[in-house]
Amino acid sequence: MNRILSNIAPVFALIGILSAGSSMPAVAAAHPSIDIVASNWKFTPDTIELHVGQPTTLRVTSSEGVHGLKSDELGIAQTTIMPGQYSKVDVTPSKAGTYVLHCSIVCGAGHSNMILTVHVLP
Ligand SMILES: [Cu+2]
Repeated sequence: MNRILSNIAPVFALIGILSAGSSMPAVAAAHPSIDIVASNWKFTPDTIELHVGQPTTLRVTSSEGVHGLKSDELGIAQTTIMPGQYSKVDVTPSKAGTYVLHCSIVCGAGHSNMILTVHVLP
């Protein structure tokens, strides 16, 4: 019995090291993130709030169809939103205002109504 315990002890030590390591991303995620789900033909939520100078991660995914996000004013490069996949978009707004982002990929009949409104607060 003792021999079995001494054989598995290093395994527990290793698990301890691995789980300590896996808690590190929580530190890196110190800035806020917002989940956005695209579908035919809307973003949910369809309105978000950001703050000037505050880095925020947008985690965008699709539950239906391929869509896109892009904003020159907010510094968001063309991002394709694929069903079942999360894309991370880091954004740090520099100017307060209301920004209207249209879906950046032609996605069907309701494409022109597919809008994400971003309120950037001072
Ligand atoms: Cu779309």
